[in-house]
Amino acid sequence: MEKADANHDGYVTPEEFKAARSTQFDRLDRNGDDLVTLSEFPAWPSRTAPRPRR
Ligand SMILES: [Ca+2]
Ligand SMILES: [Ca+2]
Repeated sequence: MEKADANHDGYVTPEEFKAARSTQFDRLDRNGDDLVTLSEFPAWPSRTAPRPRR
């Protein structure tokens, strides 16, 4: 969580929190379409994830 404190002043502002979250989001969104599908979400059980359309 220290990584969320972008300017290392000891506080996480809402802006820093959002930036840290979007960084995590970008990591999950493997194909860069701004959507994290269940199949892209690594922790999701694969048997409940929808099949890839491809
Ligand atoms: Ca800060
Ligand atoms: Ca995606």
